[in-house]
This record gives sequence, structure tokens and C-alpha cells, in this order.
Amino acid sequence: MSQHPSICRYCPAHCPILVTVEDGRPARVVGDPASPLFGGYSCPKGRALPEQHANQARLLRSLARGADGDLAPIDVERAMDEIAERVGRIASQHGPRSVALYVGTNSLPYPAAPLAAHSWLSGLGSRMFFTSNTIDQPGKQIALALHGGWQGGEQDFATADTWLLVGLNPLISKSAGIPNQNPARRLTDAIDRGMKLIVIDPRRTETAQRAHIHLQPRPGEDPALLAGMLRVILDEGLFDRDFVATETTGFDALFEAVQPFTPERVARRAGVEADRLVEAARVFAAGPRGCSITGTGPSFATRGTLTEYLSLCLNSVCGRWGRAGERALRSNVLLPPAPPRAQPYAPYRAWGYGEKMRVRDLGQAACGMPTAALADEILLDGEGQVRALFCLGGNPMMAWPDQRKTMAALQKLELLVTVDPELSATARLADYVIAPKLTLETPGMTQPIEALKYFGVGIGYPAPFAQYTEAIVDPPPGSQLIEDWEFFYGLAQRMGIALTLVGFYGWGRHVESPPLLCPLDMASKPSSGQLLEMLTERSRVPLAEVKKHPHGHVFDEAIDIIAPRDAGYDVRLELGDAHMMAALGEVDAILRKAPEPASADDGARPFLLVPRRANNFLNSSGRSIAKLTGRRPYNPAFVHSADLARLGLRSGDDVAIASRHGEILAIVEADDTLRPGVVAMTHAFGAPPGEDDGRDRHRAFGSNTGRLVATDDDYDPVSGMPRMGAIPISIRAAG
Ligand SMILES: Nc1nc2c(c(=O)[nH]1)N[C@H]1C(S)=C(S)[C@@H](COP(=O)(O)OP(=O)(O)OC[C@H]3O[C@@H](n4cnc5c(=O)[nH]c(N)nc54)[C@H](O)[C@@H]3O)O[C@H]1N2
Ligand SMILES: Nc1nc2c(c(=O)[nH]1)N[C@H]1C(S)=C(S)[C@@H](COP(=O)(O)OP(=O)(O)OC[C@H]3O[C@@H](n4cnc5c(=O)[nH]c(N)nc54)[C@H](O)[C@@H]3O)O[C@H]1N2
Ligand code: SF4
Ligand SMILES: [Mo]
Repeated sequence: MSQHPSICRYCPAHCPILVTVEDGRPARVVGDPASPLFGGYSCPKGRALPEQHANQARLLRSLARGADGDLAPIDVERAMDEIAERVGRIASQHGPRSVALYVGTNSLPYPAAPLAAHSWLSGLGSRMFFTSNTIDQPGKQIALALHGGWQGGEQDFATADTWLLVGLNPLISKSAGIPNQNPARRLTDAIDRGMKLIVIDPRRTETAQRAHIHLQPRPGEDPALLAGMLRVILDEGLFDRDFVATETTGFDALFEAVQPFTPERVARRAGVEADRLVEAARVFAAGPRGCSITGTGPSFATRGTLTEYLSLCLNSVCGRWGRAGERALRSNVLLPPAPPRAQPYAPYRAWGYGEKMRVRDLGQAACGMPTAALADEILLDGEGQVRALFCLGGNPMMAWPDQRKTMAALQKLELLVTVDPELSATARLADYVIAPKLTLETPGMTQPIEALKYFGVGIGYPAPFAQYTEAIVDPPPGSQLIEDWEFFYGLAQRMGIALTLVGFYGWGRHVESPPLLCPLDMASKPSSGQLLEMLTERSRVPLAEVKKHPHGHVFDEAIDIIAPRDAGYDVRLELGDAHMMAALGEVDAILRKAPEPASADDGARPFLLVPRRANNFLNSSGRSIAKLTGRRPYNPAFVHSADLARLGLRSGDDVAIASRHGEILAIVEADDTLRPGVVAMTHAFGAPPGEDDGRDRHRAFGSNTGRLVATDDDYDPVSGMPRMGAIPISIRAAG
């Protein structure tokens, strides 16, 4: 028996852990009390890492679909031979665009994997690179491109006087909003200090329960609510005049555009009290320090870009950005040095360049390619049609909008390959399933998590923290597993493609320094450890230094002091972007037509379905682990008890939930933390169409909310993301 410090890579929090190893296998995981910043925190998912590694459902060998139509074990080298041959043939017959790659959430634990996969795809000549980002919060990157990001970063939660969270629940999701390192503890400390938390959420979440002000609106009204708060702040002169005058442009346009959003009008439509809205605006503006951050709730409820843009405007008019002479909040440690200045990044184009989709006039944008349109692209016959799809750490069948369409598309492909440790719903449709090593069997580091700060405000480490871990166990005996990057390296070798890893996630267009290029030796394969060394070649703190601190370390020597604006640099933050002001005009028009929070959809669908995340699962991951599912392997439909009573239902009853687009069976559960009229369900549950037709099947594996979403209805014209929240639904008893 031995104990090893390592990093839990199950979710983006990347908590430092102590792993007890017995007979070469992980036996027990606890939060590492010796690590700074996290205070020994761990959650049930992290503590279930031994079960994940030893899971009965785990694939110990790769699989290929045989002539009989069944998946059967295959030697991984042979699988790579066959796949290289087949994808090469498709690319040469139909052009490289016929090959697409989808990277999901489980690429994050493996820093080299998405980079190797991307390089392989580029080498093939295809730009059809998709990620889960465009079915998550793509508005964050689009809004940053339109508004401008601040090089000095945001203000620190630890010293804030006020904090605004719009539709996110960091106490459970641990991904943004409150620093992820034991967020509940950090929130307690902040509130004890006197910080005033404001939460806008239709559910009285774990986070909202601790708020000074909780606005519990009808879902989907966030643009109006934030415009209303901005109006109060601008009208009452509560903003930072100096900052607005010297660092921003477009104030007059914003001032004009928010005028129609009087507190009374907004409050009436959103179903909140006007006085509380005004109070929220005043508390936020009073600060003096704080930040506004948005989450997946408003992102899914349509107009996510506008909500994020207005949130950035709230921060900018209140001057909530790091000033010259202050210490920067998020210094680089394993990323290359990037001395921050008190000035915006140069603006960049948010859309209108790069690869085009053949459907709905969508294409490449600041957020990446529109994943919600990929199924349509596969289904649409014609030149350029996608015929081969490679999935890395993602599960389209559980996570993409419109599960039926997704299934039809995946079945239509000539070649579907996925890298997945289990027979996910996507893997079951695949021609090849590559069985990968899991986190404790591979080296890892915190660099990808450090780089998440480029994706939006309120994400990333609040201190120069870094950690590196070696692989601490070997793969299970008798297995044949490779690392995700090795699969793409193997394909590249066979296809004569030379791989170059483009370092530090150079996808954020406003990353200031030139990308780090790491060409790989294609004749003699590097080790995973060598790849991590290459990716940290120009790091602010040498990787060798980070390795000296196996429990993780805060590198105070890396703290940056924000420098003043460069002489002659006149870029300003944009408060009045024309697209966003026009979008506000559309919201105004909607309010004019429907001033009341009328029934959602002609009364036929009187409830609004919203997302919520479960502590024991990461999207679809964890559902095969008994320790995490416990006695409830399904995702309840949470409904307010007053609504249940009106419907004549009781907790545990079966119901049919129908949207304009589809219907699912579910099990209701009373939850009085919800605003009446709102139903909350966790996504990525359920089974593929055809497998859940029998009675009671939903009791065994839950219900897929993606069935209720249409990809081509009410979608964002830039990211292509459809309405995935605030979905009008009906509920009726199912006998
Ligand atoms: N209706 C609805 N749809 C949604 C959402 C919602 O709230 N509601 N949320 C959206 C959001 S925010 C996101 S990010 C997407 C997520 O979309 P995806 O990333 O596509 O979905 P996941 O379920 O996270 O897929 C993870 C897959 O990785 C596999 N996996 C687990 N561990 C490993 C590993 O170590 N290596 C590899 N290679 N694979 C591994 C799992 O078995 C699983 O199949 O879904 C989106 N879809
Ligand atoms: N335990 C766990 N952690 C996770 C994940 C997981 O599946 N499980 N997934 C990870 C991923 S991929 C992501 S993207 C992040 C997401 O992290 P978060 O964005 O924090 O996601 P949620 O916890 O679902 O919080 C969304 C909140 O929005 C509220 N909401 C719904 N509709 C609206 C609306 O119209 N307006 C407003 N203002 N609020 C609304 C919901 O009630 C809910 O409380 O979490 C990550 N962390
Ligand atoms: S919050 Fe839980 S799953 Fe996420 S890294 Fe920490 S222990 Fe792992
Ligand atoms: Mo996500």
C-alpha cells in the first residue's frame, strides 16, 4: 500500500487528491489536505475515481464492428491500420471536408489529446473541427470579441464587496462564478466578510440560498433584467465616470438602448419585484469591488450572447477591471508569460470568416464551429457532406440537441470512430471504439485549466497555482489501452501526416503572444511526459520547478502587477456594439407585444423546462458507476409542489413531458426551490431512441432532455446554438 498526491481530472476543478494504491490499483481517493488553495476539498465524483478505473463497464480493449454488425475486440494497432485506410479513402474520394472531428468535455484532462487530434485533422486538409463549446456558452467568446476583453483581468472574489451570478450554480458545478477551489467554503468566507451576493436564477439553488438578493425570475428574461439594472445604474449616475470616459466607447448608444427597460416594465415581464431589481442594481453598483458573471442557464435560454454582453457592460460601466499597479488576478504559471496591462485586447472579428456550413448560413466564429448544426450537415446530401466523424471525449448521443436527429446522422455516417472508456450511447453506434487509459494512468497538469480564463470572465484560478502529476498506476492487467493523443499520432503516422501541437489552447483569439508550435517527431514516438514538457517550453514557471511540488503550489513569484496602458494604444471597450444594440431593440419589441409573463406557449405548454446539474455526474459521465448513481439511476423532473397539486400528481409519478418538438417519459419530484411554472431536469440521461420504448425503462436510466430540443428552431444566428433552456413544455400523467 502506498499513497500518492495527484490531480482529480474528472471535472474542470482539477482538485489535488491523495490516492491510496493497493496491489497496483487505486483503492481510495481523498482531497489532499497538504495542497494550498483547495483546503483538502473533494466531491463524490473524485472519491469514486477508484470505481471509475475498476468499473465493470470499462472497455479494456478497443472494439471494431464486424461483418455480423456486432462490436468485437480488436488489436488497437490493427484498428488504426483499418481506420487510416478507411478515412484516407473517404477523404480522397469526397474531399477532406467530408471528415469532421468533435471534441467533448473529456478532452480537458489530457492536454495533448485535442491538440494532436486538431493537428491530424488540419493535416488531412479539413477545417471541420467542432467542440462542445458551441452547445455550452458560445456567447461568452462572441461577446468578448464585440465588447473587448480586459488584459488586466477581473477583480478578485476574495476582496469583492458585491458579486452578481446570472444563471449558474458554482456550489455544484464548480466551473465558473466563484473560484472552483472549494467554492462553498469561499462563499462562506466572503459572506462572513460582508460581501453581498446577488443571484438571478429561477431556482433557489444551493448558491442562491446564500444570496443577499435572490431574483427568481421567469427563465429567459435575463437580457431584459440586465438591461433594467444597467438603466438604474446609468440613470442614477452610479457608474464609474472616470473609467467610462477613459476606457470605453459607445456609452451614449448603450444609454439610449436601455432606456425602454424601466424597472417596472422589466419586473412585470420577468415576474420579479421592481424594488428588488432596483436594489440589486444599486448594491451591485455600490461595490466598489465586484463582478458580474453569467452561466449556462441564460446561455441556453436564447440570446446568450446579449446576456453576456450586458454582463460585460455592467462590469465595464462600474469599472470592475484590474487597474494599473494592482496585482493581476490570473497570472500565468504553466502558460507563457503575458504581462498584463490596464487596457483592452484589440477587438477581433466575431464571425464571417473561415469554414462555412451548408446549413442555415452558419460557419466558423469566435466560439468555434456550430456543433448544433453538425447532424444536419451529415444528413444533407451533396458535395462536401460529412461522411466520417471522429469523437474525442464527447457523447453526441447524450449531449447534442435533438437526440433523434443525432442518431439518424450518426447512423448515416460511413465511418464513426470514438475514443471512450465505455460503451457510451455514441460508442454503441460506432464502427470503432478506441479504449483509452484513464486519468490516474496518465501524467497530467493544470495548464489546460489555467487556459480556460481565455474563454470568459469568472473562469480560472484566482492565484498562480500549478500542479503536475505523473501517472500513478498502470492500466489494468490484461488490458490494451492507449492515450487519446496516441490514437491520432498513430493515424497521422500511417497517413503520412506530420503533427504539430499548437500550444496553450491558442483558440482564444485575443491571446497576445504568438502560439507555441510543437512539431512532433513522427519517426520515433515521444512519451506523454515529453509532450507535456514541450507544451510548457515557454512557461512562466519552468515545469521542472512545478514538479518539485507534487501537492501543487501557489507560485507567488509569478504574480503580475498590472502595467499602465501602452503609450499610443487607443483601443477602448465597446459599450454600444451595433449588433447588440439591435438585439436589445428586439427584446424591447417582445416586451411591447407581451408585457406580462404570459403562459409560455398559448397555454398548451404552460411550463418552462430549465437545465440543472447533478453533483454526482459530469454530463453523461458517472452514470455507469453504482457508487454515484446510488438508488436513483434516473434524472427526476423537478416540479414545484403547488404545480404538482394542481396537476393531481405526487412525487414519484410517471409523466409525459412534451415540447413543440418531442416527448419524453419522466418521474416527477417535488422541489419547492423552483419558481412555480418552472421544471428543472439534468441533461445527458436517458437512452437512445428504440432502447427506451418499453414501459418503465426511464426508471432505469432516466430521460433525455435533448429530445425536447430542435436544432433548427429558435437558434442563435452566429453560434447555431438552439434554445436548450426555457423550453415551453406540457406535463401530463402517464399511466
Ligand atoms: N439538453 C441539454 N443538452 C446539453 C446540456 C444541457 O444542459 N442540456 N449541456 C451542454 C454542455 S454545457 C456540454 S459541455 C455538452 C457536453 O457534451 P459532451 O462533452 O459531448 O458530453 P459528455 O457527456 O460530457 O461526454 C463525455 C464522454 O467522454 C467519455 N469519457 C469519460 N472519461 C473519459 C476519458 O478519460 N477519456 C475519454 N476519451 N473519454 C472519456 C464519457 O464516457 C462520455 O461518453 O452537453 C451540452 N448539451
Ligand atoms: N457536478 C457537475 N459539475 C459540472 C457539470 C456537471 O454535469 N455536473 N458540468 C460541467 C459543465 S460541462 C458546465 S458547462 C458547467 C455549467 O455550470 P453552470 O452554468 O453553473 O450550470 P448549472 O449548475 O446547471 O447552473 C445553471 C443555473 O441556471 C439556472 N437557469 C436556468 N434557466 C435560467 C434562465 O433562463 N435564467 C437564469 N438567470 N438562470 C437560469 C438553473 O436553475 C441553474 O441553477 O458545469 C460543469 N460542472
Ligand atoms: S470537484 Fe470533484 S470531480 Fe471535480 S475535480 Fe474536484 S473532486 Fe474531482
Ligand atoms: Mo459545458
